Amino acid sequence: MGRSEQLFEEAVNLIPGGVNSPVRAFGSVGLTPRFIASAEGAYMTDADGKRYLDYVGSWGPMILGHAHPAVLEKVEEACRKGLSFGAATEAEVDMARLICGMVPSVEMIRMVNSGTEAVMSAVRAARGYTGKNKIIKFEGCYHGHSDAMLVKAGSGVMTAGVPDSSGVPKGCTEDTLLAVYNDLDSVKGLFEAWDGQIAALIVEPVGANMGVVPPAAGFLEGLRELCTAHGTVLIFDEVITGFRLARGGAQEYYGVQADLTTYGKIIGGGMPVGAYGGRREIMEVVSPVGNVYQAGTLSGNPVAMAAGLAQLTYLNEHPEIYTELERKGKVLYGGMEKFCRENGLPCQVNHVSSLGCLFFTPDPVTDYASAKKSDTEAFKNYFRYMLDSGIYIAPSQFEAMFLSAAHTDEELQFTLEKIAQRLLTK
Ligand code: KE4
Repeated sequence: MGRSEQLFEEAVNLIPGGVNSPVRAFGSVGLTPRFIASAEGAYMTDADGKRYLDYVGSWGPMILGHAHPAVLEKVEEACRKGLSFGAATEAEVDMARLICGMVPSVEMIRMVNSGTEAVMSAVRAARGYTGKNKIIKFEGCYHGHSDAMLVKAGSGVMTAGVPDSSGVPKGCTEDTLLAVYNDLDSVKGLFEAWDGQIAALIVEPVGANMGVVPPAAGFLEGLRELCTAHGTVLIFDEVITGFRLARGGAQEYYGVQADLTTYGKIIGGGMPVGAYGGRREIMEVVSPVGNVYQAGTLSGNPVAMAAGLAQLTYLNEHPEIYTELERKGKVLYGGMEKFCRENGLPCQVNHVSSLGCLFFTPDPVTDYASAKKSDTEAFKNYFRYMLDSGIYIAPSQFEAMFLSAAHTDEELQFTLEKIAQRLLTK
């Protein structure tokens, strides 16, 4: 029995499912999860010493690659000054100034400890600012596990969302309305049905939690127009896309400005950090200035700020990383797309810059319903083949592949060869 198997056997008796976040349990691929011991650059090494070319990157934070020297150096330096003070620090001002400088729509920002907390807080601020209660989200978009976000569509447009998790009272989701990604008419229908009552619309500007689903042309612009017309706060959940698609995230990449934006992952450089920010008049409803309460013991933690500042500063000072990520995405995902097309394979490859996904379905994937048609059994076999080949991708059809600055063209070619071998195997 390998070390991962041993650890997993003990872990399942101590931690629900043996993991501290469900997707890590490898449930949908039916394997024992790899327990990772270390990581550097584009590689991770598991408890048995096996090395993997990593396309998860901790689900997005590791855009520079694992254990980047520029980040480690600043974290080590910060540790020596103490780990947490529960008081204001210069690093938090530096972080706020840097993010506001990189994202024009963000005039003020508040640090929290996860993407979930960022979304929960941004929704509360939008409700406090507008005095309205309803929020619109999209089927297939994931915004963390706060109660109001754990929701699935009710039976009709007049039906509010129903809980999509045990333990969530229906009262927590009755103000959450579900729309269809890339379908502006479904959004217009909700605005007509609930006109004047919608505090916020929250969207992943690139869907990355149903696999990767890019916004159709005009979709984000249409959401902007609808929210402006109805006095609804447009929230871009950029926990994944923030500082990944461009310095200014999806807002820069697509040229559409949000009223509030939520962040996580990359802004922590691998440490637990989330944030929400946006228009000044909205953010000033947040305590202690306004009366929307939100707080956190470790918010703006100095070591986490050191990691996030180091990573964001490096990205800000090396904008060529973004053109490289765009190029590498075309090499890997474009190569996958070309291979599938030339061989008439029943697969779709969706990608935006460094985010990509191979769907096992013959039809285009443009929303949650079409993503769900994928053959998850075929994905499971593909995942196992890749893992055996030393390539670590997300253990679920409905997640993204993440490229980093550390991935080389040789590694992309190796990956393409392995994918081709797998897809041609009957
Ligand atoms: P966290 O609370 O996990 O930091 O962020 C929640 C969140 C919010 N918004 C978006 C767009 C997200 O993708 C996430 C979290 N992403 C998942 C990966 N699909 C995290 C992985 C996990 O749950 O372990």
